[in-house]
Amino acid sequence: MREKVIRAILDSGENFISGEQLSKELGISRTAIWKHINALREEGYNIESVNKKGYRLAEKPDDILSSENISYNLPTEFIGKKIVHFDTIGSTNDYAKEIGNKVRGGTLIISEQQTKGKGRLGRSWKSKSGDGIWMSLIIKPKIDPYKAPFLTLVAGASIVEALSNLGVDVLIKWPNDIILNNKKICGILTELSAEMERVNYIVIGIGINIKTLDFPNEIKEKATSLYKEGYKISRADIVRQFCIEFEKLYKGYILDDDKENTLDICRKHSAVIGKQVYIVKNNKKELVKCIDINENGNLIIKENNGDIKEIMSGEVSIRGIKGYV
Ligand code: BT5
Repeated sequence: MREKVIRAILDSGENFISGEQLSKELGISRTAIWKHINALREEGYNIESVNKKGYRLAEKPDDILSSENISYNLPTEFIGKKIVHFDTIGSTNDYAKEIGNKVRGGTLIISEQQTKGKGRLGRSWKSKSGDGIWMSLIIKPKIDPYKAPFLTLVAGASIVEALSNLGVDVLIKWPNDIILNNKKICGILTELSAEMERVNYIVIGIGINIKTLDFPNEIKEKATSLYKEGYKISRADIVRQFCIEFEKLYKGYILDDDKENTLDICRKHSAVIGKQVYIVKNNKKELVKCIDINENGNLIIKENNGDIKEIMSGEVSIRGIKGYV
């Protein structure tokens, strides 16, 4: 019902909609309407109420990552159609795994803040309140588990496309970092729940730094945000664009086994192909040249002795010769 109330207010745009009209249209009492309005205000909607006129949104709520705001008129079939929005939570990935078996594929968990944001291999992810987009997408494809890691590339390519639609050109540092001006603006953490031959669900966790201006010392050198680089873009627009672009590439991959569209984007926007980088595995560092990303989404590298090798995403980190990229 709350969704219907905000929908009606959004539909009336700059015009006021009276409590009476809302109560008639939705078939609930004016007191009930009033209670929903208060709850929506607590969620962050700036709803004006003027005597004898009714309600309207005082300002465009483009920075609230709530369900109504993102799913409203979202032209997707299922990605982002259901949003669970928190003010604060430990980790959206952990929460997604708690509810993964119970919800529809396409459900998106978003939190304004994470107190235990996770990176890969037990690392942590800084997720200050309101500073970024901290979200986890739950999907339930009918695929063999070995096909799941490619979805990290699908997510990365979707972020590249989403940001490009909004005027920001970023690169992908294979397999899971998104780079703006040589610094990390976004990280992806894909987690899988599966049996031997069947995926139960996959959680794709995405952290995008949007408003942070001062990063903690330990990541100052390698992290950046859209605002820090001069791009003031609404978080809701980014999430919406991501949902649209992800659904296209995801359906291509799952339904038609189309990897080319994703690979094309990953290759064209690669921060590593053609470069010398260090491959870091179990604290060992090896200088190699990155040649390509192959059809499985694995990185093809050339070792110093000329050997060509294929590297799987789960097993390594990559460092540039001079630092992060
Ligand atoms: C990642 O791991 O890059 C995956 C990050 C995924 C975060 C999202 S947020 C929503 C969802 N819920 C979660 O709990 N997680 C996901 P990795 O490649 O391991 O990189 C982690 C490293 O990046 C850390 O060790 C830091 O050095 C650095 N780092 C931490 N916070 C950062 C930030 N906000 N921006 C840039 N770099 C950061």
